[in-house]
Amino acid sequence: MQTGIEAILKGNRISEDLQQIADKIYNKQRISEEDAVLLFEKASLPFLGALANFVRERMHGDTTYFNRNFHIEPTNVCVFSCNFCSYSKLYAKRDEGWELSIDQMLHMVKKYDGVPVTEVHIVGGVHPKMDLQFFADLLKAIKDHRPDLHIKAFTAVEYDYMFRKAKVSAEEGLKILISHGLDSIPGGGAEIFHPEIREKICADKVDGDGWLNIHATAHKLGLHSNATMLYGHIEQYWHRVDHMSRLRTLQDETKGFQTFIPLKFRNQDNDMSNVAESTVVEDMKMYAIARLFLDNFPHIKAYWPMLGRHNAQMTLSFGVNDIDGTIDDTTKIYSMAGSEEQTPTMTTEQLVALIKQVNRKPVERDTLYNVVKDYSEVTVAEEAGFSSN
Ligand code: V47
Ligand code: SF4
Repeated sequence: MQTGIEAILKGNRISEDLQQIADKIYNKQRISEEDAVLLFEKASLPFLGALANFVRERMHGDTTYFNRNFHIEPTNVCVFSCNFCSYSKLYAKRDEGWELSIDQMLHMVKKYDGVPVTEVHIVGGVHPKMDLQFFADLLKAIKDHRPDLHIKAFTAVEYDYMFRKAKVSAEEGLKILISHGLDSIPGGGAEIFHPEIREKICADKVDGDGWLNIHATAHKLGLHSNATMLYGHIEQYWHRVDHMSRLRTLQDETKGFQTFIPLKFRNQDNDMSNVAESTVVEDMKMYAIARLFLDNFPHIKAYWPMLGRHNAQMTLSFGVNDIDGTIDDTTKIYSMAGSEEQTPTMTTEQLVALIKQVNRKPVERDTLYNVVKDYSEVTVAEEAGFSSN
């Protein structure tokens, strides 16, 4: 009797082209860009789910990572005007936004004194007065206060602006920030690399090559980084595949990416509010195909504050093996864009329960995926009572 993946590979109701792609995946061969577009266009959700889950379990078993982190958003004032952004205020309207001083941000860090968080994620708008020196001072102040806290900070968009303004190369700028405490780079600002779309949704910030170059430079200097993709708006499937392909090529060279995070476009209160959001079925297909195409990315992450915790839970059957962190309600990017998570906070107990509910193994990690604690045998208080809100 055939079971699971074998049945899918031999299933006679699956067209030959899809069967060939499944065979490649089963045999650990790389799928092509054409294959990935075909998967988007033709493959059913159960087919994609079974394949992506097969790959996920081959790589990670049931292990599902999360971490304990908090966010600092130094400002929502931004010189750029990305059409999908619900969060930023143009510099001309800066009175309506916020700008935090180093002391205010250090105060936020100090609130976690004695709390076992392992990471602070710093990302915000691009403010013309917050320059390289300001951010170097911020990193140093945080490291001096709490040397063990991993600082994952600033997107390639922020780096591109601050380095150009300081008239330093990406390598020089990153070296300065590393010497002040920078530990790794988050994946934001990638959006869609292809100029045909990028020029329509975020024309004035760093282009795709510039984004990739900053990550390549960071990898060369020994930093790890993440990569995102903003999907489900005006792009076509091949634009998504082109985006992932550029990432896969760079990863072949540097091996510096840790995780890929598809970010679902949310349409509230931005200049693209007329664009409908993707369906849950589309979302699950996106995660599954990301797992299948990005064979050299160790991890695929669902960012629950954006997707909603229950859809994020579902992605764990569609290739995802990481569900991000126990964020305090310190990030506003998604609540302002219309996510159902208006105050995105989950305790460790809730995250563990969320993962256990779908029979996966919750493992707390640090930013670099070292195991902090395996929760599979630990009974947490929320487990019995975790309900659907
Ligand atoms: O680059 C902005 C996205 C990103 C909207 O590396 C939107 O671990 C959807 O990159 N709808 C910033 N998305 C956040 C980010 C991130 C988040 C979590 C973890 C990591 C990581 C990185 O937020 C931006 C942009 O792509 N974004 N507006 C919107 N309306
Ligand atoms: Fe600025 Fe980032 Fe918003 Fe674009 S997405 S406007 S760069 S804060």
